[in-house]
Amino acid sequence: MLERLLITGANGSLGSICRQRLGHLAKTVRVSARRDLGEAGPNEELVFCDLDDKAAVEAMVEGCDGIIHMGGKAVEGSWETVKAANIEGMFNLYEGARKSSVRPRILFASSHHVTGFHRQTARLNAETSPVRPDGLYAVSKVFGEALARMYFDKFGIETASVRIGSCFPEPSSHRMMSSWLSADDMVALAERIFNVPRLGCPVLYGVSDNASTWWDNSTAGYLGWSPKDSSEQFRSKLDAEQTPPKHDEADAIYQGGLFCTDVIHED
Ligand code: 15L
Repeated sequence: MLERLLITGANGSLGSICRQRLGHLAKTVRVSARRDLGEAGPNEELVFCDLDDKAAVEAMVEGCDGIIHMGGKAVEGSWETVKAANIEGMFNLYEGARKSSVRPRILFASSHHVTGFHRQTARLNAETSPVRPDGLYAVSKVFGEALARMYFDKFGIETASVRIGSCFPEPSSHRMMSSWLSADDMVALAERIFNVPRLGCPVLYGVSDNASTWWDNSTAGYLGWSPKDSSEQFRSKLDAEQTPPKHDEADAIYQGGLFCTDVIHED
């Protein structure tokens, strides 16, 4: 059991699930966001923090032997926003980890958009397939994965970079039939990441056991994570509600779907 687990972005959709369902991993859970954390639970500490505030992030990380890093910009944004939250924020978090009196194990919420420009006809392995980021947000996640790797190779800080697919109650597009990740499968993956004796620094896709799949997680098999849910349960409902994208539309061509056609945002 961990002494103190930090969950960043704890007021976001995935961070909230972690807060609700992973408290048993640690004696104390430090939940963090910029605002809106509600009341502290019995074993919780609340920390309000901007990820680009280096001193505050380092203080937040101190004493945590586990970190679930869900914080930061989770969709495309302007360079200024992405840089502050996902570039500077990641650096600050890992500097905090390096300087901390305890060495944390980290789950980094990366994104499948790091390979978003690969075609939906490709089958990828996160350790061996080249990145093809589909926007600035995706580029920041490539940076995050590289940073995690460097802090492992140089300082022994273990991280699982999880390229999360589409973690929603149900797929809201035909593309998400392949990228869908259930909350139950995400929670089970986090449990494995913090319970496995030796984590190392794997990169894997966070995706359920969907019938249609683009991703091969065999190189992370030692984690012992077997997703149980499948998006097939939603197919008839989705087909009744939506027409699938046409074969020449981005949502039918690229794994990153419409993220691939997004413009460069300016503040
Ligand atoms: C992501 O990376 C986003 O955080 C999420 O909101 C979804 O858009 C997801 O990708 C997706 O591609 O479905």
